[in-house]
Amino acid sequence: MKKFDKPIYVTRPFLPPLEEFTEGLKEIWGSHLLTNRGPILRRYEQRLSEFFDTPNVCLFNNGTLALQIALQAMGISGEVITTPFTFVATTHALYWNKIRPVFVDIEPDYYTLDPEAVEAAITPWTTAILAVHVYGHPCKLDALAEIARRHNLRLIYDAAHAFGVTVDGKSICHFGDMSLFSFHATKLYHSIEGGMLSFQDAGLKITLDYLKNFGFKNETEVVMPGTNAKMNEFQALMGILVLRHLDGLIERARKIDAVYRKRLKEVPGIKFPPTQPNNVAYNYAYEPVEIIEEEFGMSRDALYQKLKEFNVHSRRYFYPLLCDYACYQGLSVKDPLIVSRRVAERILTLPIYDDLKIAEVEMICDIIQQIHNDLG
Ligand code: T4K
Repeated sequence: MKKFDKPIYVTRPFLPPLEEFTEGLKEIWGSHLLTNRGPILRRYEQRLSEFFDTPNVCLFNNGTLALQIALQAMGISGEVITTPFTFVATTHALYWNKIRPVFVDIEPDYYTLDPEAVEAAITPWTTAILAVHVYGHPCKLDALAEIARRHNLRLIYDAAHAFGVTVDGKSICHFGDMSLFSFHATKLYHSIEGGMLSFQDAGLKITLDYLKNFGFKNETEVVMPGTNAKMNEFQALMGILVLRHLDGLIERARKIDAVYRKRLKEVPGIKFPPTQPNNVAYNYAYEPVEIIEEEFGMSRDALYQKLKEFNVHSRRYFYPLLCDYACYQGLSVKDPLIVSRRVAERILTLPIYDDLKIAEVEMICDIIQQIHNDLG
């Protein structure tokens, strides 16, 4: 069996044509404005506001700080119900705000928070739900909204993976009180590093702007102890340029996903999430599959290692569960997290990115098929 002669990583950032970026750099060289709410950032914020169809957007230098600041601006405290099946930043943002994360289970299809588990975990100290549209899969939006309404909780979505996803023709950002998007280089859509908040309460904009800029109101007044979480002009330039290519990025990712699904559906022990319902326009940001050891004949970890021999570097997003990291092991977790534990043991995210050729996807599928066949 052939192996790749170059490493195939789980992702590889899309880069716009170099001339587009150098053309933009001329503006920066002309203005000498590199950061602190320069003209490109202001244009970028306007574009995103049109893209998301809301004036309530705010840009940050990364998604993690954006989420930390969101929680602070909203005055969230006490306990927040969240998922253990996500990237560490989701929970770290709670920790940095001295909020206690309460981990509850996920549902087995799309791996988002299980609304029943959320409701069962509410206590008098619960102030909010922090749910994750993991892999860009929309959460159970109606059920979570209903629970939040009945219990008077704030509903915050970590939509780090969900750029470009719409539900019933509306951007995913219109659900819940606040949504966080990450524009990190590893994302389908990126601005090198970057983050964005969108929110329903227009009054939050001024607080978010203060918090990301040291709390400065003007040269001599600091109205709150803010931090430095500003996006710079180079990031904004990349963000504007990549946005122009978004439709093509999603379309090509859709084609890659279709090949994986077609080719791997015949291999025993490989389970894909169901395709999204018709009212969801999905972004194909990740390619998660579950490896069912009893059927495939090899564990997820063994396959993950074996693929490396062929120069295929898949990832185990998101393993281990967050509650199993040393820094969160001290938290008591009441929910047995049955689905989360099973999925974290089985999940493998396969390479998907813009310049991954269809022939390369076919070859990854051949390799997986062959590994299975060789098991006898
Ligand atoms: N919430 C959720 C649900 C998130 O997933 C994330 C971030 C956040 C919040 C926080 O947002 P940010 O603060 O990051 O904006 C990566 C990313 O660093 C992280 O942004 C992302 N989630 C997470 C899921 O994945 P790593 O440690 O796995 O990345 P790394 O450096 O191992 O990159 C993966 C592969 O991508 C590499 O093997 C090669 C390729 N790569 C990576 C970079 C950075 C490139 O080809 N070029 C590059 O520039 O965390």
